[in-house]
Amino acid sequence: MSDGVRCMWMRGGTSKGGYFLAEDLPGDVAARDALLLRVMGSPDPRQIDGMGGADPLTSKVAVVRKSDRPGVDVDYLFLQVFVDRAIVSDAQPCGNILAGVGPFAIERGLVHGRDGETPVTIYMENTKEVATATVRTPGGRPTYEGDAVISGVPGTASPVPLEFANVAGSTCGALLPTGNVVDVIDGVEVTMIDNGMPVVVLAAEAVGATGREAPEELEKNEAVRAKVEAIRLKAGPLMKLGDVKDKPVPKMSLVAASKDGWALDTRTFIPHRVHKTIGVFGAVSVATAAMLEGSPANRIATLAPGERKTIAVGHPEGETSVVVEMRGGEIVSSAILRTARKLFDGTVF
Ligand code: NQM
Repeated sequence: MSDGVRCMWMRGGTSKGGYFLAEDLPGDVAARDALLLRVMGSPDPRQIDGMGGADPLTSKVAVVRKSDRPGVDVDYLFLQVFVDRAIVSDAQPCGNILAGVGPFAIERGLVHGRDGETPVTIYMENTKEVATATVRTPGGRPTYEGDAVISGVPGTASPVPLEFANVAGSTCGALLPTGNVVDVIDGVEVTMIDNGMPVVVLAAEAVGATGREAPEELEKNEAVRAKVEAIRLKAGPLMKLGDVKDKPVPKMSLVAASKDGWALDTRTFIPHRVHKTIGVFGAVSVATAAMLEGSPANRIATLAPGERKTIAVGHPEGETSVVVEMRGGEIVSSAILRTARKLFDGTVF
């Protein structure tokens, strides 16, 4: 520890965190977690003694190794380092941090960069599913400059399209873990769904919100927070997640009709702070809920016809467009555009 650990800090989508090669971290999980808490400065609401940004979105870790799975380039384990509690959790995936895994793998020589574009296949250890990230690599090296824009990140950057063949039920065992499109918890209609991320989707107005609040406003609203957390704690076991008191899932997405021309609007508890935008798999799961006839999200969403839909999921900073293809009630694929940027490469202590 006193000699430090090799690490790259990257922005992945609308999140930011430390990217490590698995071989550079202790093999023992308790020792690894103790190190990562120290690196981030947790537990402390300000994370003043570490690299974390005092927000769950900037207290994230990717652990990457070369894969020995057929057809897969690298294995990626996502770890959420809690800000104000001494918890490091692998209970959720992260599609934003995923956006940095392809460039990181090429930078570290785990994947050979081609001249032009390099597809990187990534096994997501948290959900045991595979994603394909396409990285721009002029001369075989990742570039971070480009003209892609994502809401929640200023300026433009090189695009990193992410594609998922099948992430339905990847944490809960089924797209709809209760078998129902709608369940009622505490008198509120909810859709418990997992298309890459366990999410409870409910109408904002059902818990006394509008779905158009600023994240800080919602975080200060004790009445809404209490209702949302009470529903979440009951939803956890129903979604086959067990007791979720100390888990970062399920996320709670409050939905409302959009006034900005998006398919629908969202405000998402992740699960106690409110997301500044929305997570990648969070958006894929909400968009999928919106496609299910009779769900609270479907009732308020504006959707184009067809089996393959581009759904603009509104959030506090704009929208995140997700492509979801569904045939005969089955999800065929989903995709999303992200960007990533290398911020720092060195040794962390
Ligand atoms: O849903 C935040 C994020 C995420 C997760 C969270 C994510 C995803 O924005 O795939 O990306 O929901 O905790 O990084």
